[in-house]
Amino acid sequence: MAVDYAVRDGIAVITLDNPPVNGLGHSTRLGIVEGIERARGDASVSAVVITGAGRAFSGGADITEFNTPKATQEPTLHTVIKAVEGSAKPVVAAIHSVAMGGGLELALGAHFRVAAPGAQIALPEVKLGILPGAGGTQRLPRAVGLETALNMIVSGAPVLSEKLAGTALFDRMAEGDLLDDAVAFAKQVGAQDGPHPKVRDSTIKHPNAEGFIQFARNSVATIAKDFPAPHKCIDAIEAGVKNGFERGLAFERECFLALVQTPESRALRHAFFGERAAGKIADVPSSTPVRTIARVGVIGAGMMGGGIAMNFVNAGLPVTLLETKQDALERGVATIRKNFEAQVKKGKLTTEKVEERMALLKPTLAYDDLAEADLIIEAVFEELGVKEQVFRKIDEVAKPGAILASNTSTLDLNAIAAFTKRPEDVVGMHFFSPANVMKLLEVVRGEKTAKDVLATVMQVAKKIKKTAVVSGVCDGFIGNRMIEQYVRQALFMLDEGALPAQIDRAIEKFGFAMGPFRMSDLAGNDIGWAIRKRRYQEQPELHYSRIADRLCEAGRFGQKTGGGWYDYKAGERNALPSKLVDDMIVAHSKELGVERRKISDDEIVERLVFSLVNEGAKILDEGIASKASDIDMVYLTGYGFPLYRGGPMLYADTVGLYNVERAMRKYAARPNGDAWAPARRVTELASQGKGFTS
Ligand code: 3H9
Repeated sequence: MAVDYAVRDGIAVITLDNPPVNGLGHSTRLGIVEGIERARGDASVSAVVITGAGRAFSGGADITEFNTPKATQEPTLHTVIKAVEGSAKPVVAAIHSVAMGGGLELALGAHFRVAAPGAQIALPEVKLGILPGAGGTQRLPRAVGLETALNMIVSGAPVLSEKLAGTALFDRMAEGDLLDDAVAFAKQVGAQDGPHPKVRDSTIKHPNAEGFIQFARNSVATIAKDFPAPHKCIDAIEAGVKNGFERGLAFERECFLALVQTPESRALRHAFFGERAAGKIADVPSSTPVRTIARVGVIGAGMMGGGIAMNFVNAGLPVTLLETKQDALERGVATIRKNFEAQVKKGKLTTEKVEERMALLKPTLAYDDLAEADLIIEAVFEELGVKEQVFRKIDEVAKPGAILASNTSTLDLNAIAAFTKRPEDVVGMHFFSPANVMKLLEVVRGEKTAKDVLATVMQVAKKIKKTAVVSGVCDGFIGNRMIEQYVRQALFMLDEGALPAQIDRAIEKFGFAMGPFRMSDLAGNDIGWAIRKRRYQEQPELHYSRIADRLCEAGRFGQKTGGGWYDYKAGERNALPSKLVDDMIVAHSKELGVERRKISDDEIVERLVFSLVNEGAKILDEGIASKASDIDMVYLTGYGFPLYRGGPMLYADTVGLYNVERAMRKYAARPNGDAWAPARRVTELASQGKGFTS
């Protein structure tokens, strides 16, 4: 049963009981209406309390029902709220833990509300690309005032219940046990004559509502960027202010139904569930015991190691930071301090907090100091020989049961694990630069990685606020393996007729944070060069454009050398198209005997994005990633793929795999077409009319 009904002391108590967060799915909605009916027919009941079992009052509408018949099956949330609001016996919402979205809207339909302190109150629909669709944009401004409500609705951010005490949202803050308090309160109001107060009947008071709404509209334009929902939130609030409750409600409904169908909302919901799904590993149940991580060791105090260490001290975990030379160690520690101090300047951190965090850092030159660490992460030079030395040393000093992690981005984790006598304790933790900022963490599961090691690392990732995605072992893991194909296409297009600025512009217009050439100039063109040199040895059959090698041979490694694909003025990061490089590209085409042609922006986007899709599909075929949403989470959180498109795999589904496969076959038939043979999964799903994520 999704709802429990009991009578306590003459008060009907309706308890939402739909774990995990009492989502208002169809059976829960039905249960509430039945409860209200039952209370109406019971002469011994004078009032009703609605509360939630477990960890929430309610997390809102059941998102999994969206765009399915269940979402609109009666009783809808509107009908439920109507029944609650229309009840002759007063209804008291007893709110604790979480009252979000439809859950808060349900409470706003009650006649009275009692809240426990510490409850998170929010209308977070905007984060799912929609707006509150069951009266939230109309009732919340009436309960907490226009400004507070608009801020809450447009940001979706939770506010603690005690911060809203004193507004008409809460009739009282509970003292002691919430349910006891709410029942006692319900007895009082049940003894009073009706009609009982309805939020809808109050007016929205504001000295200059129109001016404030205009101000909000101007400010939201920059934040909303590619998303329609924040604008619609303001429109719906404005409709209520100007035209009254009923018309405002009708307009809100209209906007909700339109927004829930948009690709932007689909993308955000995909990301919401994708983030949670990434934490679930099929053969590692949530009951898997985890190891205690009380101290962390980081090897390498360079940019990567320093950033990794910052994550842990930010989370309150002491870190032993190891370097081989005193000056490198001092430089690393100084950089960490500088990064923290930059946050103080931005007002994001206090000086005391900086000192607290720095005090958690124990710099050392001695491997023996790692003996206390429960988790040791290596962030040294990306070369197997160097990793071998480091892992052999860690194996000597680490205590039994310590987790030994490598931050490698491309190397064979199984080979690294084999350098130790405990390969089951070895795992990959691939952070992305800057490691203290980027959300993504690829957790690389070696052939022998123990399940509890994996479970522990996933839990640690949560603690340091990363989106952790599990990858099997292959060259480049999920993210870099895919980006290599994307960069290959970008380079082929230079040979065929495009220039770096055109390619970057086209893909940035599509929504990427940065095009491949600006990205490469930022990261350093020498990194890709080193990988290609390795490829030329290991996979000589792989076909690459050589133009990037020419660039590197000319010493143009990117921003750090003052020039790469673009020119840079000293001390500036603005990418200026380079005549020298553009001429070099044109000359290279001539050398190849290629007649340069105009390449359209559509072709650029298609080739870049579909190359990601095809490699992603191969990664699924090989079991390197276990689900398409994992790939999307990698691209959304680590590679600047536009959030409103939901990641490459969801985007491919939006285009339709039939169309994607046709495009792949078209490119396969052209020069440089060797990468385009569609992956097995693309062909299979396309022939079945299915998608990666459906
Ligand atoms: C809405 O209300 C529309 C209305 O205005 C109009 C309707 C007409 N539905 O995050 P967690 C699942 S839109 C279905 O790890 P936490 C979640 O997938 C809704 N499932 O826990 C996960 O499942 P699993 C507006 C939901 O304690 C599990 O619960 N509401 C929903 O860190 C635990 O989630 C929102 O946008 C849902 N509504 O945080 C609230 N919510 O275990 C979205 C959660 O299988 N939810 N699940 O992976 C949240 O922000 C957080 O989940 C919450 C709990 C703060 C509630």
